[in-house]
Amino acid sequence: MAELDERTGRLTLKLVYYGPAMSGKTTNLGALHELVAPELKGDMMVLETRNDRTLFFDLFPMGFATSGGLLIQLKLYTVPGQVEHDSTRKAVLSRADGVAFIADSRSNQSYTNLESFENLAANAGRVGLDFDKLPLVVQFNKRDLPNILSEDEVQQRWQNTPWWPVVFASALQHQGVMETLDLLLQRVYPALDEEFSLVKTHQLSREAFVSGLLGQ
Ligand SMILES: Nc1nc2c(ncn2[C@@H]2O[C@H](COP(=O)(O)OP(=O)(O)O)[C@@H](O)[C@H]2O)c(=O)[nH]1
Ligand SMILES: [Mg+2]
Repeated sequence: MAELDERTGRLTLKLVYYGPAMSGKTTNLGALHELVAPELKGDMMVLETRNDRTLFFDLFPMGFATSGGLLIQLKLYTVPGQVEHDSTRKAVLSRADGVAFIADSRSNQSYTNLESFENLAANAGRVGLDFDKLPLVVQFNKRDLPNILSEDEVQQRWQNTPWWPVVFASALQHQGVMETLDLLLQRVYPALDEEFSLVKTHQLSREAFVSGLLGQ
């Protein structure tokens, strides 16, 4: 849950990149670190990785100052995907304002994607997030590889109810990465506006919120 520190005028929010091991969560954050240009961009921390696998989490902090004087701080996290790291996933997911679910498009990864998605829904409940209301974007990554599900197959399997936007991406080639974050920020904004009265009190529209964070 986002928090507003009235004294410093700092609004901090948290987005989590969730998904199975090796689906490209860390690669997404790395690409974003190169692509986005908000005023306040921190170093990306890749913590305790071994053999390409995140054992703890990665963190990329960024933010911008609004014309109304509010400081928006966004923290992007990844979770470790391997089944055995469930307690870390719960800790990282706790108090998230939104989730980007990164799936691997290869057809032999369908079960792994589903298993991880079910784990996300279960863990959301365990950490007190209402999964039906959680802002969520699903990304099908690795579109550059052979033996992937077609876009139609993905749409048929994933665009049922409730509805989530699906983005096709190749994080390695920096494609679809900005679009995923953009869509997620669009979906996160209404709850923030409702809770912190961003438009009325802070003159911060959805467009300014998204473009400030993407640095556009
Ligand atoms: N071909 C291809 N490989 C990718 C893509 N995204 C990530 N990878 C590779 O998949 C492996 C796992 O990526 P990583 O970001 O560490 O996965 P994570 O476990 O979800 O954080 C690495 O070898 C990446 O280079 C992509 O879009 N296309
Ligand atoms: Mg990783």
